[in-house]
Amino acid sequence: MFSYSSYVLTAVASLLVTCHALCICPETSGLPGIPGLLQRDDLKGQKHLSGLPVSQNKEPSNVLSNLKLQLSRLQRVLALTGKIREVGSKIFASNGKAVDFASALQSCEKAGGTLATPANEEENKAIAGFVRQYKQYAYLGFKQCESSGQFKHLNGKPLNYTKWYRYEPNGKGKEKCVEMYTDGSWNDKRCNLSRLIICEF
Ligand code: MAN
Ligand code: CA
Repeated sequence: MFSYSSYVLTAVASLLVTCHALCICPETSGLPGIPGLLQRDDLKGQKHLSGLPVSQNKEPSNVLSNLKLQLSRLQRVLALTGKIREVGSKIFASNGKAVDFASALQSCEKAGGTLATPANEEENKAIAGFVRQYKQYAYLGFKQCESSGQFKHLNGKPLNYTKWYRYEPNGKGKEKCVEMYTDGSWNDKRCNLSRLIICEF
């Protein structure tokens, strides 16, 4: 038979167990899942995640540093597993699939990014890493301008950096897209082939 004190002890113990399982302390419990993926443009905007302007944000700084820590851990996991490559403020990613140029661009935009567009040697090398990883040439985010015949960024800006393979571009208006070879060099190519999707965010 239970004595009064053992009854109280049992009650307190079971309360503690229940509380341990149910009481979520915001200071120590870590973070709840982030609803939806954060994209670069979200971070550029005026609003903080709380919905308040950054200046009025009342969230304790430990929540913010915890968020940064969790994000950085995720980035390191994704980099380790070959899912992303980071160069400066850009993140490159591939799903390993190959499709035509329009579909590749559509996939990247649907994910909140655009097709990978190397702006310097370091970025070019990071993108070439995916081409070698998946053993598939990739479409880059460039297109031949109808009027001038020049290759441009998809937003119409001229290229400051190029890595054409010898004698390229040579399509004479028939090869309006750009593919990347395994060594990172570029070739102008028709747009309706199957090429690896590599996006930048
Ligand atoms: C093929 C195509 C062209 C490329 C030449 C290079 O014809 O891939 O785009 O310029 O090979 O020899
Ligand atoms: Ca060519």
